[in-house]
Amino acid sequence: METTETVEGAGAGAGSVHYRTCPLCEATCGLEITMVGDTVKRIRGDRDDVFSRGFICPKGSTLKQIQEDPDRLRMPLVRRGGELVEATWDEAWAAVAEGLARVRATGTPNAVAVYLGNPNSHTLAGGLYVRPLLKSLGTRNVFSASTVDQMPKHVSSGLLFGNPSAIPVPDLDRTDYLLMLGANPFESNGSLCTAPDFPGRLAAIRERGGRVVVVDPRRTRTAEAADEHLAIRPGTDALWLAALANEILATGSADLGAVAPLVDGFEQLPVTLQAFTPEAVARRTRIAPEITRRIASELAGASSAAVYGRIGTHTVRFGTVASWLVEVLNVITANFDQPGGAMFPSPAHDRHPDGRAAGGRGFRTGRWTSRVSDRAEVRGELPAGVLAEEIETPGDDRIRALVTVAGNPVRSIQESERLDTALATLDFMVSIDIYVNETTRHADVILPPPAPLEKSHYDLAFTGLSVRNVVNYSPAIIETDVPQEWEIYARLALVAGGADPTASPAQITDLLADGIVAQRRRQVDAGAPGDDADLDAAIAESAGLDGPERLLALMLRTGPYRLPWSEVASSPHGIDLGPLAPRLAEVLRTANGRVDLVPEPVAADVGRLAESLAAEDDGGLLLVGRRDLRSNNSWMHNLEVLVKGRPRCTLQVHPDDAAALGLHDGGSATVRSSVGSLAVPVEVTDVVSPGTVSLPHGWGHGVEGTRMTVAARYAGANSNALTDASVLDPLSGNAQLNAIPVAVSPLGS
Ligand SMILES: Nc1nc2c(c(=O)[nH]1)N[C@H]1C(S)=C(S)[C@@H](COP(=O)(O)OP(=O)(O)OC[C@H]3O[C@@H](n4cnc5c(=O)[nH]c(N)nc54)[C@H](O)[C@@H]3O)O[C@H]1N2
Ligand SMILES: Nc1nc2c(c(=O)[nH]1)N[C@H]1C(S)=C(S)[C@@H](COP(=O)(O)OP(=O)(O)OC[C@H]3O[C@@H](n4cnc5c(=O)[nH]c(N)nc54)[C@H](O)[C@@H]3O)O[C@H]1N2
Ligand code: SF4
Ligand SMILES: [Mo]
Repeated sequence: METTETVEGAGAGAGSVHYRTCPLCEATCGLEITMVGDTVKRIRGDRDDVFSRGFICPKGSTLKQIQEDPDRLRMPLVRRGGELVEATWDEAWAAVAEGLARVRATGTPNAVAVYLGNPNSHTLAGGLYVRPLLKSLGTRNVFSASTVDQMPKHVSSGLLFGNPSAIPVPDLDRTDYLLMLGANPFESNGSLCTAPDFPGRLAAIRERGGRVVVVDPRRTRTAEAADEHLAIRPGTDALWLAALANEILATGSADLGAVAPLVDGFEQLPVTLQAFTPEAVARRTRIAPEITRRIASELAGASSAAVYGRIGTHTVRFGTVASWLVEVLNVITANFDQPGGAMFPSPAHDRHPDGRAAGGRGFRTGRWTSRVSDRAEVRGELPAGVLAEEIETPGDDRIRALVTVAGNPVRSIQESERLDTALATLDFMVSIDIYVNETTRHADVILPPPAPLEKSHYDLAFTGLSVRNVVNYSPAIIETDVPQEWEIYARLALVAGGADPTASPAQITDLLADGIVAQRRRQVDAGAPGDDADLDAAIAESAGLDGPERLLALMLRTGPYRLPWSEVASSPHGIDLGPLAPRLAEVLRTANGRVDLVPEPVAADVGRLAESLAAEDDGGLLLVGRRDLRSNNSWMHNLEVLVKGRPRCTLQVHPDDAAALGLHDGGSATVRSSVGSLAVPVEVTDVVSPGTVSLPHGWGHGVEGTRMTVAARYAGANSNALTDASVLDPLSGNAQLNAIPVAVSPLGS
C-alpha cells in the first residue's frame, strides 16, 4: 500500500509516515502518523487531507494512548469460577458456542438479545458484518445506541421520504444562514453532519456575510461564536419550530422552490400547525414572539438557509416531531435539496442511483412490539429503554442472554443502574469490546478486537452524512496477533447460527459479496447507468482481496462514481468528489415516489404537542446533558492525557439557582429525578440559563469488577441513573435524556 514515506529524525532513527482517517468521532479528520517500528512517535493533522486540511482535536492524537493502554484487552477473557481470566481464542469461542446453545436450548431465539453500541458506526466490521450477525441470531430483541440518539431523525426521514437512511445535512460551506438547535459542534465536532473543522466552517459563514443562530439552554462555545444565541427552555424546541413554520405560512412567505413538484401535503400544513403562533409558544419556550417573528422572516428571506437540529432536539419527548419540523422549515423556505440549504450526500460506496421511476415500499414501524410494555419496533430494533424490563420480567421470550457489540449500555441508556442489576441475572453474556467496563464486567466471555491503528478504516456511515462527497480508505498500520474485527463479528455470526467455532469467517464475506453482486446485477439488468463491464471489473478487482476490502472494492466500482479500488487504495489523503448536488428524486422511497410533507403519524403526534402548549411549566429545574471536547461518550476516560486537569463531571447550576438552593461552587449536591438520585460536585456558572442544570453522561467509573485504572481515578457520576426509561418519544422509541425534571439540594440536606 503506497501510503508511507520514510522520514529521518522522528525520534530514535528513521521512521515512516502514514495517513489515515481518525475513527473516533463523526468529523473524519485526516491524521498524519509517524511510526518508528511499531511505536507511534507523533500524530498530527494531515494538512493534505482533501476534507480536513490539517484540522485535528485533542482526541485525534490519542490513538497512540489507546494503542498503548495497558488496560486495553489483547486476549479474550472467559469467566471461570466467577472470575474473568485470560483464555485462548479457541477456548473463548468454545465458551461462546456452549453459552449460546445452552440458552437457545431452553428458550426461543428471542431469549438472546443484542445491544449494538456507537463505535459500530465507526468501524468497517460494524458497518458490514453486523447484519449477518443479526440474521443468525434471529432475535426480535435487538437494541442499539440509536434509540438514545438519532432515531427520531430516521423516523422523520422514513415518514417524509420513505427512506429512513436519507438524512439531509446542512450545506455548511455554502449556506448564508444557519439556524442550529441542540447541537454543540465546538465540543462534539458535529453529528449527523460530518464536517471536519466545524468551528472553521461556522466562522466562514460569518466571514462571507452570513449569519449563525444557536438555540441552546446553555451558552456553549458554539453559541459564543455565533451571531445570536437563544436560551430556549429545555424540551420545547418542537413548539418553537412549529411557531416558526406557522409564522412563515401565516405571512404568506412560504415557498417550496425547486422541490415543489415532488411534495404532497403542503396545503395541510397551515391547519396542522395553526395552534402554534409565536405568542402561544412564548410562555413555554421562553422566546419572545417578536424574536420568533424576526427569525422566521430572516429564514424565509435569506438567499440560502439551513435549519439543523441535533441531540438537544432528538433526545426529548417530541424528538420526531422536532426532527420533522426541521425538515418542514427547510422545505417551505425553498432551501430543501438546494445548495446552501439541506441536502442529501451521495456516498461513493452507495448503490448507483438506478434511474428507475421513483417509488418504493414506504416506511413502517411497529412490525412487532416489545413483550412487556408493547413498544413498537423501529428499523428492526426496540427501544434501548426496555432492555432491563425484558430481562427482569418472567414469561416466554424473556431475555436470558445478551450479546453486546461495542457498547456500554450500563452507562449510556436510561435507568442504567437498574440495567446493571438486571445484567447480573443473565444466564449468558458475550461482549465484543476492548475494555472491561461497567457493562462488559458482566460478560462470561469478552472478545477483544484490534485497536484502531491495527485495523483498516473507511467511513461507511459518515460519508452518508457528509457536507462534501469524499472517499478515504486507510489500511491498518500496526500488525497484530488479535484476529481482525470483521473476523470476530463473522465468526460470532457463524457460531450464533449453530456452526462449529472452527468454521471459516471468509464464508460470511463470500455471502455478503454475492449479495452485493446480485443487487448490482439486478440494477444493471433494470437499465441502470453503467454496464456489465463495470460489474465484471469490480468482481475481478475484488477477487484478490479479503474481508471488508473485498466488499468495498465491489461497492465502490459499481457505485455512483465508478471508483476503481486501485485508485481509492492509493489515495492516502482521500479523493474529493465535490460539493453536494440536488438528488431528492433518487432518494425517495415512498410508495408514490413523492415527499409526504404531513405524514399521518406525525400529524397525530402534533396533537400531543398542542396539548403540551397548555401544560403548566412550574419553572422547576430541568436537567440537560453536555459534551466535552476531551471526552467521547463513556469509553475514553482511561486516557490520562484526556481526563487530567479540572474535573469535567460537574453539575452546572446558574448563580441565581445556586443562591436560591444554597449551593456553592466546588460544593456537592444531591440531584433527584423520578427514578434515582446522585451525588455530584457543583459548578456555579451563568453558562446555563436559570432553571437549567447540566451534567455530562458516560461517567460513573471505578465500580467493582471493572478494569480501567485511570477511569477509576476520575470516576465521576452516572447521569443515566436519573433518566426515566418509561418516558420515550412515542414515534421513534427514543430516550428522553434532556429536559428531565429534577430537584437539587446541598449534599447532606
Ligand atoms: N444522559 C445521556 N446519555 C446518553 C447520551 C446523552 O447525551 N445523555 N448520548 C447517547 C449517545 S448519542 C450515544 S451514541 C450513546 C453511546 O452509547 P454506547 O455506544 O453504549 O456507549 P459508548 O460509551 O460509546 O461505548 C462504546 C463501547 O465500545 C467499546 N469500543 C471502543 N472502540 C471499539 C471498537 O473499535 N470496536 C469494538 N468492538 N468496541 C469498541 C468501548 O470500550 C465501549 O465499551 O450514549 C447515549 N447516552
Ligand atoms: N467530545 C465529544 N464529541 C462527541 C461525543 C462525545 O461524547 N464527546 N459524542 C459523539 C456522539 S455519540 C454524538 S451523538 C454527537 C452529538 O453531538 P451534538 O448534538 O453536537 O451534542 P452535544 O455536544 O451534546 O450538544 C447538544 C446540545 O444540546 C443542548 N440541549 C440540551 N437540551 C436541549 C433542548 O431541549 N433544546 C435545545 N435547543 N438544546 C438542548 C445541550 O446544552 C448541548 O449544548 O457528538 C459526538 N461527538
Ligand atoms: S474531531 Fe473527531 S475525527 Fe477529528 S481528530 Fe477529533 S476525534 Fe478525531
Ligand atoms: Mo451518539
